[in-house]
Amino acid sequence: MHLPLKKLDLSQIANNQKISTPKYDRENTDIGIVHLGPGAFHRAHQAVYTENAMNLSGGNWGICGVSLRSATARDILAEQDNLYTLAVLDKKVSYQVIGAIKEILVASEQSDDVIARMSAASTKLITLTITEKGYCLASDGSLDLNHKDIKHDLAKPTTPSSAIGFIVESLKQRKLNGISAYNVLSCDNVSGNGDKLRRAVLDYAGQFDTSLQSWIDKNVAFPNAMVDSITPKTESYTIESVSKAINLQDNWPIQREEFTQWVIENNWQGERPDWENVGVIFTDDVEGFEKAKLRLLNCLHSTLAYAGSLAGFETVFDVTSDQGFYQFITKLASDEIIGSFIPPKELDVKAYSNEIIQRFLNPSIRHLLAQIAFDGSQKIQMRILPTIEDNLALGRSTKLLSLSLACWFEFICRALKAKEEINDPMASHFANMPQLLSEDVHDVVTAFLSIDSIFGQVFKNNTQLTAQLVGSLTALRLGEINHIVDKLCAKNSHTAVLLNNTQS
Ligand code: CS2
Repeated sequence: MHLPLKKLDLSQIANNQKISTPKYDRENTDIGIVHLGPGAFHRAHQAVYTENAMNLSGGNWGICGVSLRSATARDILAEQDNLYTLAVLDKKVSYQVIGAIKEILVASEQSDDVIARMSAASTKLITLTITEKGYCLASDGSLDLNHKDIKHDLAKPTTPSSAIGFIVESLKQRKLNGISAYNVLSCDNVSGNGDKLRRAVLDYAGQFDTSLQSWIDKNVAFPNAMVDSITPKTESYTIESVSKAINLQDNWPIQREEFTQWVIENNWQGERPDWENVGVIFTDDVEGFEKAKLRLLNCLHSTLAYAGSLAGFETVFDVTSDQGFYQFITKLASDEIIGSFIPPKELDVKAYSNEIIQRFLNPSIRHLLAQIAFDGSQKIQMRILPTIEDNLALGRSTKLLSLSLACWFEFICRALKAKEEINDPMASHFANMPQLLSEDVHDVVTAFLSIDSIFGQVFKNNTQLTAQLVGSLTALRLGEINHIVDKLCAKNSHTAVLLNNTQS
């Protein structure tokens, strides 16, 4: 049994060449950041950048993680002084003990403590990874006032349940107590994440206090940001392999690829960690980086998650290693995604796309397709639908994008028919749609496109797109997805002809 990471005198491992440890005076570092949603990605990305910034330049940038519901991370990390190991598993392997997280609270149990921490003058920054569904948005990007959490919070604003409720209540306290506002930085895969969060926060505050709404509007920056690093969730094998590698018992390590990127809109003032000097890019053109990442990496990820699951694959590495699927996502990227948006002037988007696919072929990372498949109703709105919409407007092909979307349709339909759990905030909505069980493919496509909270008007009246989706779903139901992607890129194959005929 390994020495427990908990109660560890870090100097005991400071000489261990395999592991790097905090260089700053952790014991005397105060909390300056509250992070809502301290899941795998936060611990592997923002917390690491902040750790490295403190190693380089110090500062009271300790993090209080606030889990909105689950107590798992708090209870496990509390046992090891909130220390954990980042395992970078790539061509090079490295281990780094991260000390940036000083405290974890569970909002559903400790809402007063959360408000107090967020209202404290020492807290300068709120960051978030609450996933797409956490923003409680309607399909037009506004705050969904009928969302159950928003309705709860408007009724009980001092004991909120949503991230937005906590932000507004803590800002109200700061304003009342004459404490300056903090800035809010979204770190989610949401297009225009800062703008959308700002609009939701102002919409919410405006429901009951227009003076507070104006104060927030004037004093709080919500920069847009793009975040990237492939970070599978922690599984039992992660705990075993990392603990063995570092010869310490770490019960909540995190694994990640070598590649990491953080691009933040350079439109805000106020204190922040020395992120610029540890690789964070501050720019005026976040949108170009964000579209490149969401439309390429995340769209290809979701395509593989659904198409690969239908084909019986388990991980990103496995499905990308299949020539047919490799060709499918390569063509999808080159023929239909690249060219649908304006990339940052400094980005070689073709090389960027090729690099993404090579990242998927990292044999050291076991990234489950099932993990990526979560919350598809929310993710496709950021990753697939905007590209289809732009391509339709530009008269560009949507054949492969339609196949990708049809794979999500079929993924949902098969789960419903098998009565399997669907990890999606709209699972109950799908379960109440008997049309999704129909053998008539046209009925199924029409039913999906009728869901107003997912599909805007442009998807409902487009006969070409409907025909493409019907053709793709027909092909999926006629033959296994493996067959389709193998033939899809072959010249004049029966399947390619079928798809081309129904989708030209
Ligand atoms: C993945 C992302 O689970 C998913 O939806 O596509 O978490 C992906 O790994 C990250 O965006 C990579 O930066």
